[in-house]
Amino acid sequence: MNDELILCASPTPGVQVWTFNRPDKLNALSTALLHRLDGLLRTAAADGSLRCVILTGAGEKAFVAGADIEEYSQQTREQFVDYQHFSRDLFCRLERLEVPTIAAINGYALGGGFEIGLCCDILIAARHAEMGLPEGRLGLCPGGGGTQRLVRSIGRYASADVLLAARRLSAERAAELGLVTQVVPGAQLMATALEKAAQIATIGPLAARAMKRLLREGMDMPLDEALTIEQAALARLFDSADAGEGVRAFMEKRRPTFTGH
Ligand code: CO8
Repeated sequence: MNDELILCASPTPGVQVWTFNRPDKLNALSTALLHRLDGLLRTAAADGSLRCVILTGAGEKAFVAGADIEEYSQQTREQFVDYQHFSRDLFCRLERLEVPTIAAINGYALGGGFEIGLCCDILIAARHAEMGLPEGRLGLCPGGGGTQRLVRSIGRYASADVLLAARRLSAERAAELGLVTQVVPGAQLMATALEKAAQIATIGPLAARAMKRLLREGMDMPLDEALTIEQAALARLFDSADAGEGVRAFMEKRRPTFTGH
């Protein structure tokens, strides 16, 4: 049953928690698990009431320890290439999911596991978590966006240390580099992620989606073009019912009720 490989729970309305659930294999990404992720992404993309997705790993040891090395060592070259295309597509869809995503990194986030974290919007880590891209130690390189998303996140030299020396980043170091925004004791990780999701839910849903897109798309554009898409997004939001409600609620000193229109 694929559904067991990533558990999906909704602890509060509009918030989903996806838990990678192969703790005996440190939640390594088997093909079956990736198919489950595919299904969850499709459902989430079509769910207009969703406000935030939290991704985490089962157990205390690992978020995700990477691709399932045992499974992939038995693949033909063709199967391996297919897997790479499939994971690229999945990770891009995770990154482009319209609603904000939080990676609650509860332990090792290595290889494909770190690449999943890099596709999320906000990274929160348990104090004992470690992040890295150790593919070089297998004689390989990352194939799920690791080199490219990391360099865009922490810059060339800190990325080179992670890639060329297989340095594992502690949660604290990842926070120093601006990758992780909060480091908490493991026992408080989910509560912290849920609190962050609740804060995200106070943002107008259309505004959250627009700002998420602007962050992602603007980063790869010349500043002038990026400023243009920002103003276009603001103009669209200005015309929305939610913007009317948000401003009215401020004037009336009450909490806004956003409808996503
Ligand atoms: N794939 C499959 N099984 C794994 C993985 C993995 N990535 N990581 C851990 N496991 C399994 C172990 O084999 C072990 O299983 P068993 O009990 O049946 O022997 C179980 O999980 C527990 O792991 P350990 O006993 O190794 O736990 P330790 O606490 O001693 O070590 C580590 C934890 C340091 C995280 C260690 O498990 C490790 O180094 N794991 C691999 C990390 C890694 O290299 N990840 C990157 C993978 S590469 C990638 O993501 C993209 C390229 C894929 C290409 C593959 C081509 C063949």
